[in-house]
Amino acid sequence: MYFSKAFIPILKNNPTEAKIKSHKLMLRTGMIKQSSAGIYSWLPLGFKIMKKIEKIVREEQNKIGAQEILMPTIQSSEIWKESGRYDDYGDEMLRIKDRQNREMLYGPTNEELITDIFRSNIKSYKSLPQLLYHIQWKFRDELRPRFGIMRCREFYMKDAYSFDINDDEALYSYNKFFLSYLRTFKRLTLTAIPMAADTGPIGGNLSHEFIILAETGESKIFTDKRIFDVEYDQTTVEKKSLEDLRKKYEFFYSVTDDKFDKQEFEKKVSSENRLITKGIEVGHIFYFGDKYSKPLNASVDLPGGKKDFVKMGSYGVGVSRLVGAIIEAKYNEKDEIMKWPLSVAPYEVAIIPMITKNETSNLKKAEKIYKILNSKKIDTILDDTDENFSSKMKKFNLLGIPYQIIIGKKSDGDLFEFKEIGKDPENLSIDQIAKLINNQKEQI
Ligand code: 5CA
Repeated sequence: MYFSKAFIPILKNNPTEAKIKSHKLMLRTGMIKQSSAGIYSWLPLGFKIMKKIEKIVREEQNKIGAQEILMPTIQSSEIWKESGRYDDYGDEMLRIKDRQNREMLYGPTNEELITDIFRSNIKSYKSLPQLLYHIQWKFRDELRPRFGIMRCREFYMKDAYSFDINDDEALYSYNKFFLSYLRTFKRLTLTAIPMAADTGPIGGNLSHEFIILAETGESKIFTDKRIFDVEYDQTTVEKKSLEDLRKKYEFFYSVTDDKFDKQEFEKKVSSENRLITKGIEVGHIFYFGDKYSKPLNASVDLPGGKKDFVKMGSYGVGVSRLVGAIIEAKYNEKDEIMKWPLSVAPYEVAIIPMITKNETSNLKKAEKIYKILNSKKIDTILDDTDENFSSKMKKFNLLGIPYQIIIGKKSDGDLFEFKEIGKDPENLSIDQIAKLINNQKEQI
C-alpha cells in the first residue's frame, strides 16, 4: 500500500472527547469513526488489526476441535421467552418489531439460539461432545457506553458453546477452552490472567474472566502476584493435564470484585504477595449445566436408554475490545510511541524514504524494495508523500508498524537503516530484512 492512497485519516492532535489512551490513539490514527453513541465504523487500519485478531482467535478455537458456524444478529423473541431471559435481560436488549408485528431482537449473546439449533439436530450421546462457535456482532444497549470500542453498544465477539453428556465431560470441555484462551492471548502477546468471576446474566456456578492489567480497566481485581509467574507448556488437550493446568492457576487466590472475600484473601495471600488493581476483561467463560437445556428441552439419549438434558457452557472473547486492550498494554502515551505485536500489526513493515520535491531517488529505491518485500509476502506500506522527514517519523511511531526501513542519509549502497520500534537501528540488506521478518512471523 502506498501511503498517499491509504485511507488512514490521521488527526494532528489528540481528540478531546477521548479519556483513555486506546480511545485517543484509535481516533487519532483513524482506526474507527463513531457513527452514534457506542456504535462505530471500522476504517481500514482498525479493521485490518481486528481481522488479524479474529484469525488468531479462530485458529485457536479450531485447534481444540471447535467447529465454526454463523448465527444471525437478529433473533426471534420466542426462544428467549422459553428460557425466561426475555424479561430478565431488561433494557440492555435492543428489541425490534418486524412488519408482521413479530417481536425480534438484536442478539446480545446466543445461548438460546444455539440450544435451539442443538435440540433440533442432536439426539444421542454418541454425537457428543459438540463444541460450536461463531464470530459475530452483538448489541447491548449499555447505559453508559464509554472508552470507545472498550465498552460500546455494538461489538464483535467470538462466542462458543459446549454440549456434553455429564458434568465431568462438560468440565473437560470447559478446560479445553481455558487452555485455548491462554494460548490465544499469548499469541497476541498479552498476559491475560484467569480469575474466578461472577456469572451475571449468563448464569451458572463456575466462571473465569481473563483479565489483562491496566489502570484504565473497569474490572477491580484481587490477586496473588505469583499467579503472573505461572508457566505452562501445554501441547496436549488430554483430560488430566488440562485439569492440572487449571489447578495450577486456581492454586493462587485471584478474583474479580464480585467474588471478593476480604477474610479469605488475607488468609490465603501473604501481605507481600497481595495485589489489588484494575484490569480489562478480554474473555469470559461459563459453565452452567442445564440452565438453558432444561427450559428449552434439549436432551440426549444416554447409553442405558434414559434421557438427560445436555450439559452446556459458553465461552466469549471480546474480539473488538481486544484491539483497545492491546493498545492499553503497548502504547507509550508520553512519547507517543505505539508498537503493534507483529501477529496483528496492520502492516508488518513501513518503508520511509526521505523525499523532497527535487530529490526523488530515495523514492525509486523505496519502490524497488516495496516490490521485493511484497513478493516475499510481507505486508508493507510505503510512505510516498513529501511530508518532512521528522513528521513522517512521528506519524509512523504513532501508527505502530513494528518494523521500519528508513531510506535516507544513512543507507549505504545495498544496506538500509532497519529499525524495530523501541530498539536500536542496524544496517541490513533487503534479503536480511525479509528473512528476519519472515522468521519472526513463523514463531507467531
Ligand atoms: N455468552 C457469554 C459467553 S459467550 C457472554 O456473552 N459473555 S460476556 O458477556 O462476558 O461477553 C464476552 C466478552 O465480550 C467479554 O469478556 C468482553 O471482552 C466482551 N464484551 C462484553 N460486553 C462488551 C461491550 N459492551 N463492549 C465491548 N466488548 C464487550
